[in-house]
Formats: sequence, C-alpha cells, structure tokens
Amino acid sequence: MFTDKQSFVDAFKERFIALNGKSIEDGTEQEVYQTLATMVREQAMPKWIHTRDRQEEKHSKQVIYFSLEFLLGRFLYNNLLSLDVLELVKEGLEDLGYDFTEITELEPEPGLGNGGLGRLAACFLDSLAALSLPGHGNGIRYRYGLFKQKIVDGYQVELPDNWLRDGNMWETRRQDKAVDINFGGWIEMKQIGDRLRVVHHPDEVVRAVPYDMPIIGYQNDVVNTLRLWNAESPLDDEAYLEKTKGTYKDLLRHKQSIATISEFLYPDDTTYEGKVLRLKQQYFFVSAGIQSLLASYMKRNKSLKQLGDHYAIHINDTHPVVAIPELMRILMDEHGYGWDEAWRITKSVMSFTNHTLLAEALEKWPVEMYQRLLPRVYQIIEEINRRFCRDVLVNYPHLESHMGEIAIVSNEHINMANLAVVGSHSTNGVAQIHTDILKQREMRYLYEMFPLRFNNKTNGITHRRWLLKSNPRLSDAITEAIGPSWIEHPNDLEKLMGVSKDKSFQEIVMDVKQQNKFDLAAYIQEETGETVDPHSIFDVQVKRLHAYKRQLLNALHIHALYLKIQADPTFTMVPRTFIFGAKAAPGYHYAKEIIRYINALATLINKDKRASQFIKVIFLENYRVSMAERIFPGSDLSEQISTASYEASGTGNMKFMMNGALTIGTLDGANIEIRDAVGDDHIFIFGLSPQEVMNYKKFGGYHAAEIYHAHQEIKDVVDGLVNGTFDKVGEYQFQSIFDSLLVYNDDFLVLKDFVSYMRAQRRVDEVFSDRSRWAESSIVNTAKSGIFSSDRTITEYANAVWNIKPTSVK
Ligand code: GPQ
Repeated sequence: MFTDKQSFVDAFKERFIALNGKSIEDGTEQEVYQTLATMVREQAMPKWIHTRDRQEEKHSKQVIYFSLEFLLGRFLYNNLLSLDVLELVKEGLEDLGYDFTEITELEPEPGLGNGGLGRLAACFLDSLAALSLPGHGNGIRYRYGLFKQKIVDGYQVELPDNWLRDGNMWETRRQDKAVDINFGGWIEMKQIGDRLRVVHHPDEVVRAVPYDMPIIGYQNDVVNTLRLWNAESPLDDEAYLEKTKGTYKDLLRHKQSIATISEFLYPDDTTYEGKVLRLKQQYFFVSAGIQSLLASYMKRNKSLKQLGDHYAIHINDTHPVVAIPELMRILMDEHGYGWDEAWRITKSVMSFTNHTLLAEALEKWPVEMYQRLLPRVYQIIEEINRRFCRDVLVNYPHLESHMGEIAIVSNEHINMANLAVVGSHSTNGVAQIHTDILKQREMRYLYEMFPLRFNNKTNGITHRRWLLKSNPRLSDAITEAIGPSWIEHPNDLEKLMGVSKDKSFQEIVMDVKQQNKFDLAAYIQEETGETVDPHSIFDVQVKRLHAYKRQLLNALHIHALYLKIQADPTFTMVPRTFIFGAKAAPGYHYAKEIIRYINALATLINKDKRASQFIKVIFLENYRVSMAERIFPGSDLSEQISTASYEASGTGNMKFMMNGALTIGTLDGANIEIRDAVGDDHIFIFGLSPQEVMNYKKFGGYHAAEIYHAHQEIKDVVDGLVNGTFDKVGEYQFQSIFDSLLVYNDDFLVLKDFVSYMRAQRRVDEVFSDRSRWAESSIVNTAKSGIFSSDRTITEYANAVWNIKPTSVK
C-alpha cells in the first residue's frame, strides 16, 4: 500500500526488483508499466473483495450487463484517478526519471467492441461503479480485439489486434469458477422417479473459464467486476486421448476448434451475420454467465422463486437474447420448475435494449441452425412461440394478419428482437426519437400488446473518461470557474451558463481549445506527416464508416470547396482542417470505397498549393478509444450528419459537445436532445426531418437525378467522381459511389440534403469568425452536457428498469 509519493517510490523500487529480477536502472519501460499496473491492481484487490462482501451481506440486488462487446480502452490512468493516487504516482515516476504519459501509453488497449454499442457498455460499467451500484459485466475474452486498420494507397487493410500478447495486467483467471457449456447432440425424455426429466446428450462440451477484471469506482472504494469468458477444452489432454482414442493430431484439432469460440470479435457494426460460430459465441457467454450467477445465488438461497428480487440480467441488443430460453431451460430442466413459474421468473429478471432500426441488423437465426446447435433451447423457443401465438389469436385477434411480423418463429427463422420483447419486462430505445419510432413503426404491434414494457433511456457517456481524464485543461478551467462539484454531479456543469457571456472566461476557454488544437496538430503531424494550420477550424467526423452516417456528404462538401477554389481565383474562406477517423467492416465494400475517396481527396488537396491554403484533409488511420481521447478535446466542429431517423442515438455527438465543440447535424438520434438542451443558436441543424425521410421511404417521390441535373455545383462534384479528376493523383475512379447516387437513387438522401448542408457550413464560417459568439456557444455546449453523462442514464436504468440501489462500501 502507498499513500504518498515517497512510500510509492520506495514500494515501486522494491516491487520492480521482485518482479523483474533486476534493478530499476536496467529496466525497460514495458517493465515499468507492468510493475506499476501490478501495484495499482494490488491497491484495488482489498476493495474488490470488500465490495463483493458488502454487496452479499446487504443482499443488494445486482444487475449483470450481458454484452458481446465491451470497448474498454486503457485502464491505468483511469484506475489511478479512481484510486485517488494519480498525482503522487505521476510525480513519483517522474522523480524516477520516467515520462508518465509514455508509460501509460504502453498499455495494450482492450478493443473488445466495434463502436457505439460496445463503448456504451464500457461507459455503463464506469458509471455503475462510480454510483456505488452493484452492477457487473458479462462478456467474451476475445483473443483478438477489433482489427487494426492500415491505409495502404488509400485502401483500408486489416491486421489482427493481438492485444493479449504481453499479457493483460488487469485480469484474474478464476479456474475454480469455470462452467461447462453443451452444444449439439440429442434430447431424451426420461422417467426419473415420479418425474419426466429432460436429458441432453451433447456432442460437444466446451469449458468456459472466467477472467475477471476490476471496474474501479471513482474515489468511492467500490470495485465491481467485468467477467470475460475464455473457451477451453473440458478434458485435459490425456483424458481426451483416452476418451476419444484419437491421435495427437485429433487432439490439436479439437483444441483449436474449441479455442475458436473466444478467438475473435466479429467486425461488423450494425449488420447481422448468420454464422454458426457467432451463434456459438452468443450461447457460450450467455450460458456461462447465467450458470455463474445462479451458482452464486444458490449459495445463499434455496428457491429461485425470488431470483428477480436479487438479480437483473440486461440484454445488450439482440446478441444475448438466448438468455431468455436458457434461463427457462435451467429453471425447468435443472430445478424442476413448471412452465408458468419459470416464465414469470424469467420475465422478472430480463430487460432488453434495442440499438438500431436498420433491418439488416435485426438478428433472425435460421431454425435449422438453432435446432442443430442448441436442440433443447430451440424446443423451448418453439414453446414460447406457440404460447405467444395462441395469446395473439385469443386476445388480439385483429393482429392475426400481422402474425408473421410479430411471431417469434416465422419463415423458418427465429426473430430475436420479438423474443426479447416477449420474454422480458422492459424494452428500451436509446434516444427519444428512436424509442418513438420503435413504438410507432418498427414494433407497433408488440407495443400495442405490451405498452408498459416500452421505455426510453437516452444514451450517455462517462464524463470521467471523456472530460476529466482526456481534457485536463478544460477540466481545470471549469473547476476554476464553478468549483469541482461537477465531477460528482455532472449536472452542475450547468453553472457555466453564468459565465458563458463573460469575456474573460470566454478567452480562457478559447485558449484551452487553442492549446488542445496545438496538441492535436502535433499528433496529426506525427501520425500522417501532414502539417495542419492550428488556427483553422478543426472539423471532425470520427465514427464507424457506414452509408447511413454519410461520410460521403462530408466528402462531397470538401470536393465542392476544392472545385470552387480551382474555378475562382478570388475565392476565400475561413481555413478548415477536415479530420476523419473511421473503420469499415472488412466485407463492406462500399464503405471501403468511401475511405478511398476521402484519401483521394486528401492526396489531391493537400498537395495543391492554393487549395491547401484554405483546406486540408486528414484521414487518421486506426481510429480507436485512445485516439478518440486525443481528438475530442481539440475539435471545433462535430459532424453528426446521418440521414434523419437512421442513427438510433449516437454517443460521439455527446463527447464532442462536452468538450465544447459545436455540432453540425441533422435532427437525428440524440442530436435532437442536444439541440433541445443548447437551443437553436448554439448548434447548426440542417437537412430533412425524420418524418420527411420516413415519408420519402414509404411513399417514394425522391429522384436523385433531378437534383443532380438541377444544381450545376452538385453535378460537377458528382461527375468529379468519375471524370478522371483522381487520375491526376494516381487513384482510380469512384464508379460505385457515382452509381449509388444516380443509378440506385441515393438511398441515404445525400444529394437531397446537400444544399442545406453547404448553407449550414457557411453559417459555421460566419459564427467562427465572431470569436466571442463561438466561445459562448462552446461554453453553452459544455454547460448543457451534464444530462448526457452516463451517470444520468444509469440512474434511470437503476430506478426504472433494474430496481437496484447504491450500496455504499466505505
Ligand atoms: N450501434 Cl445495433 C452499434 O454501435 N452497433 C450495433 O450493432 C448496433 C447499434 C449503435 C448505434 O448505431 C448508435 O446510434 C448508438 O448510439 C449506439 O449503438 C449505442 O446505443
């Protein structure tokens, strides 16, 4: 234990020698990182045990957040901050001659998620612990996280992310808590005593071994747990050879096939992949999570009747929905409950979040695949479906004609979203508009049947990572102005409204932004070799690449500016740096073409002497959590330009806002709530409304070609995709993008919103030229961002969905 700088330095020297068998003078930075992490971990261990004891002792109800993705980012810095030893460790290490930042950056980053959905899960864990709520994560310990992106000649290339190579300093393997998971085989009904029992004869058994990671609450002594499961063989090698009479080669093949289950994260964001391996992953971590939760519950209870008073299971998107029939199975087959009782218990435990309206993301598993892999679970799904359909016919006969849409099994597929709504007590969307569309359109019939189950929980982000940690300059300026209460109560950021018009505070905030922009410019230089003007507007779009997110609209705007600069020797504008970061799913060819287009624009513009005086284009490769932490603080303008009604919520929008960037955006997802919070004067809204978009989609009436022919500026830009412009910089044409707009009629209404977007961008220039106005807007954005702290979101879930209470452990 260390409590001041000197005791830390002494302990560090001793630990260094003990761990590395050499003196600190001969140590590498990697060894310094590992020694430090070990010490921080040790500091957390007693609190971890204490938290578990207190939560058990007080019989606190707990939530287990089941998620196939946790996009965690690095821990060291945040853990030091949470344990309240950041300053002393920083100074201590510096006394020892190390660069603290460099050491923290040696930590491999657990990128166990794709984008918003996975990062939301990570923010939620942070808030649960900070609010002293008994809430833990359950997921998969992927051997490889999300791929590393390289850009080669403008093309995205994927490389494996071997994040576990040098070990994960935060995890603890808990072999004693391993459980077995059954796949395949056949089902037998057997008379045992006076009961007919279900016996499953699996043809594959996989051992799930948990690795626990501490989730340290912010200066409150709480340490919750993220439990990640690793897939292993249940037999040791000799026993396997003995049992199967196989060869050594068979053994290796068997081990490999099992390890595959926790090998890698599927790199698709918002699209659904119907692969057996993915289904295995889902059942693997869900069954393991439920078994371990029940084992711990049964230590203190005899009956499972009150399970719902002690545990909540949250289903993050449809990926863990198999939790519903799996809990039913265990209650009935292993604990002897009848259907009705098991069903009541299951519904009381389960709650579900939907994260998208995109049809291609809604999971529908082929019946045949489920039957083969999970025969008993499938029987239960069929019975849930049978009872549900009967309920519809008896009590909602007018819905019979919609049975195909609302049934759990139809067209030889299992509709996982329907199963989630029917088998849980709560279904929520992630922003008000998204929930409204779910209720009125996507799930309107289920909403009619179960109106009380539907509710909204607008997403949030942890202000501890996304402001306090990543933007120390702004954090200090805020604390200087309004005191430190906002750290515990982010709504107190609102106090900044009192100084939003104060010229001297405006100057402080503008200066902070300028310093952050210098840092970001230096980072860009390091990463890309490109020099950017730190006084230009830093206009940033960072998020997964997806057609609906419309990076294309941004790119076409840049292209249009380039053409203007070419055509008009007197042209002038406020200088801009356009910054992009985006990974595309490896099989998403169109998205990869957009990346190539952005890079082609960068090549064309950045080497053009005149154009590059006004605009520069930067594509930062391998966008990830740690890079995001560097980008938000130095951004002026936040691009949130999805086709209205397509982005369920967005969370990057909240991170920019909190860091004082102004949003240019459509009325989509949480942008609407951001607009409501800051007011129209402090945001640049453009484009079609959600209703207008939905009307075009439903009734038609949009013709991209008409717009193309009616606006010379648009025609010139779109033609530029294919007229040889890019041959000058050695890039090929962009025929597929051209075709998406004109042959396939521009699914995402890019051309429809183009003029309105251009106009909004010119308003940005105007406002930016008025330093005081911009500063005021920036302050208002930060001031109003408190409601987008995930502490607010988690408090709402805790009260209205999970019914869990803070358990103080101090
Ligand atoms: N989201 Cl379904 C993902 O990141 N991945 C997914 O597979 C699905 C949704 C996002 C969604 O697109 C954003 O609008 C949300 O802000 C985010 O989930 C968190 O709810």
